[in-house]
Amino acid sequence: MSSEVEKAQAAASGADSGAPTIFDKIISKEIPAQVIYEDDQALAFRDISPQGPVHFLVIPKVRNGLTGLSKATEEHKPLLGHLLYVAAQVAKQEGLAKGYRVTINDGPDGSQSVYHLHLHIIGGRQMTAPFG
Ligand code: DGP
Repeated sequence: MSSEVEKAQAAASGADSGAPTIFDKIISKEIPAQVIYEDDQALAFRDISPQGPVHFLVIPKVRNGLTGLSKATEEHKPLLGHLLYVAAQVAKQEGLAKGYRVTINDGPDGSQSVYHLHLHIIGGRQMTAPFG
């Protein structure tokens, strides 16, 4: 099993504990991050392990049960739309005029390692299809 898969499997076991995630600590400024956008609902910051020349994450500031996309309920719909809109605006701000990829990893099979909903936006290089 690759270390990435092991990490994802281990992270899933504490997913619903309600304990603060690393992203909660970024929101509260307890740990530093390169924040590139912030509003009352969302935060965008550079990924610590970039998979392209540009790689940032968009997260909700209040998790409200949204540990991952699969936990989304009717009440989360406006927030989900807002996060996608923020992703597009920040991608523009980052100069990704030729396109980019938006990814949400969900659960152990999706290789999710942080249980606080987040969108990956990766750009500045040619993506391959279907993924890579
Ligand atoms: P995922 O596998 O979809 O759960 O991705 C989690 C991402 O979070 C991963 O690409 C690395 C990033 N990440 C984890 N810890 C930190 C951190 O402390 N700071 C920042 N900036 N990114 C982090």
